[in-house]
Amino acid sequence: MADDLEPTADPGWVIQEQGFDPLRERGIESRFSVGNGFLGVRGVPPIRCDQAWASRPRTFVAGLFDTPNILPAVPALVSGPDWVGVTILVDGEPLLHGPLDVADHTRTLDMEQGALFTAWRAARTDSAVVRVRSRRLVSQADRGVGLQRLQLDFGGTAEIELLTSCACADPALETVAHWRDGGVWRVCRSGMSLAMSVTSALTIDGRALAAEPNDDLTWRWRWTSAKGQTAVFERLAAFARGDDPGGDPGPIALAALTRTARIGWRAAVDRHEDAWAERRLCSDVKVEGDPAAQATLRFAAYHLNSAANPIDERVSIGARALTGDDYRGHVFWDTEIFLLPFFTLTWPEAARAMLMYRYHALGGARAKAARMGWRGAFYAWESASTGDDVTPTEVIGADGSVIPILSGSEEEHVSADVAYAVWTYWRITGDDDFLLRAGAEILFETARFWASRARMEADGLRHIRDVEGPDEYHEHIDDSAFTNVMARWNLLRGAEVAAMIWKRWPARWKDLAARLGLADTELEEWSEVADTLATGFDPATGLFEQFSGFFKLDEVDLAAYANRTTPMDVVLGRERISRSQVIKQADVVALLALAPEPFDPRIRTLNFRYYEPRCDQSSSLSPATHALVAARLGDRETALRYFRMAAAIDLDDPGARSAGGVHIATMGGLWQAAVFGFGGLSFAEDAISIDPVLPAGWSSLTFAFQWRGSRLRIRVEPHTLSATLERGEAVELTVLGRLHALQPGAPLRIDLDPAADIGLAHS
Ligand code: IFM
Repeated sequence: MADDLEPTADPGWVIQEQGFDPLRERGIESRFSVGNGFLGVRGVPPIRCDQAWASRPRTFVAGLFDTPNILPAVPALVSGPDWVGVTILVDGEPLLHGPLDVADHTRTLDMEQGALFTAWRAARTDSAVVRVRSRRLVSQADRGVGLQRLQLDFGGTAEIELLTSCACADPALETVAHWRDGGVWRVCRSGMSLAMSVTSALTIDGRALAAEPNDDLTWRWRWTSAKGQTAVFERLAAFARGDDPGGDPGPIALAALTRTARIGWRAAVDRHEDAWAERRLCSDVKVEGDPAAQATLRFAAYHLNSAANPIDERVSIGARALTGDDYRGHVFWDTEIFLLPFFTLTWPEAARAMLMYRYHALGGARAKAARMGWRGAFYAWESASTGDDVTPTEVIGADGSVIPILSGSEEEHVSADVAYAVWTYWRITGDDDFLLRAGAEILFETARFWASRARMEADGLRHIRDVEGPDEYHEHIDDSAFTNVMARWNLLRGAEVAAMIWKRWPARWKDLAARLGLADTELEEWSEVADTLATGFDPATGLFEQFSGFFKLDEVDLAAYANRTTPMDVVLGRERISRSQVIKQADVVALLALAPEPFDPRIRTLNFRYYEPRCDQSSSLSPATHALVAARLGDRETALRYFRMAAAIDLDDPGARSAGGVHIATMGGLWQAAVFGFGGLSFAEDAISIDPVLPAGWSSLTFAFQWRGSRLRIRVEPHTLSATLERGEAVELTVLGRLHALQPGAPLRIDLDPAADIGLAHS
């Protein structure tokens, strides 16, 4: 690296944005956020200017929620003090009035180092400040800590004033105390608190300049610039969250600041980069032959790795991670279905923490089920810090009418989604400790929920009525295929895991069964309910009916609306869309992706071909799921088309929808499309299996994953697959149906050409 303010020179590791477009600024700030799962800082320019309206400075602290006293009265993430803004006055005038003062403005997200770099030159030749560069990051090694460096190069003489203020603007935060270099704030209604400690330094041509005495939380320097002079401003900030009313997180923030200041800026950056390098090693997906796909997958891994915190079980990842205000920081099924596969396979410690968050939320889930007259655990559709359901109940529709939101009470599939993530994590990691401490209880309580929810009817089948599947265009539906097949899976896994714990850990079983009141008859009931649950599958046609009555709804030719820019519910209206077969997002297709049952290839093809043309893809979750399923069906062209559609959601941001934060579930979906779809990785039959399908133009695809403590790296080329065991014990893997043993120090090179005599060469 050339110096501390230059991003990596490798174009494969950077995303860049040139210029300044006030209309697109908020989306850019979301994309260029830095985060570490505890702190999330939007990519706002460091120097405040008159165009401030365009910008949305935010430092989010995971789990720091407050419930505003306005409608909807649901918790929302609070924004901490703005610790990255700097005001610069030149001869008493703001350095920047707007975009016209700046030339060559470049923001660079360095995904190799996990940092944001900005650089610009003065547009006016008479400007005293000729060049500004900055770097910002939040540490992966010490999660409370943020670091900033800013360098100003001068071309002439002027009176310079540099001011920083870390005051808190969010009305949800009441000041408990503040002083020059720190403060403690209480969140008005939640009883939580936030502390920040900050220290700043300025050097002029390498010599320290003392700050002038000023108000609390503000720092001020004044000096006279000269041609060729360089000023370097450095800031360290440390944050801590207090979860208990009356608790004081101040000492924790101060301790983090002190240990960072002691080692110094460079060593703190090095520690962050070492931790970040470990994340890269475990999760980088390398694509040769398609630079756009490469950038997409690096961008996805960057944001995924920035979103998680393996040491905090009290939080999980919200729908926009810590990059924007949309969805208020709430956690949805997105986390378990779209994000957890990435974490389970590349960062199991983070996956475990997120599943523990759901374990701590069991109380809320049990209460919700009981309130609705059922047993077991019905998880919150939208969840914040307590496990209570915090889904808003109404929203204003495109036509100005007030629309009730029913997902809080009807999207019951979330319970099975959580169970699915629990079981998948356990099976892939082999983390029995987690299963016994927490995972089994989630599986049992969710299975119990489904058993109470499904009712036997006159046709001899059990039905689940009045729900909503992932496709939110259709409410109050009966027997959603996604919901019921996932419920059946949940019931069967519940019974199976109970039998396994009874056999392998009898003492633990005794304890669990007594505490949860689980009798043998209840376990038998789970299997019986699973066997009699209606799923909408018709063996004659091979199709799942998305829900009871779906096939009788009006057919709409979506091809006729191909050039629309608005979702189909806006085009057709809510009433008409509910009477149509237009669906908002993958529903049966999502089932094919999750494969809770081993659907045969004919069934998968039939259902994909039926449902894909009926989906308007207006949910950001949907395109990546279609890419995954199409790739597994061997339809490379369709898969790549959907992969690119998913990539564009944040990287191109056509409808400026990233302003409220990046679509983190799409990032997880893109990783899955690459690894499970094109890479063909799956874990059916309790073993690693790989059936790759490289799309046109990709000359190679390389990815890593962990399986029961071993780390494997797989490289797929058009005719060969290489597998290396980088860590852990020997494993077996099936490639295109043939079993291979992978030993430490003995990589495999496997011929993928089915016509060839497949030989096993140890290289
Ligand atoms: O969870 C999703 C839901 O499926 C569709 N609306 C947006 C939510 C958050 O991403």
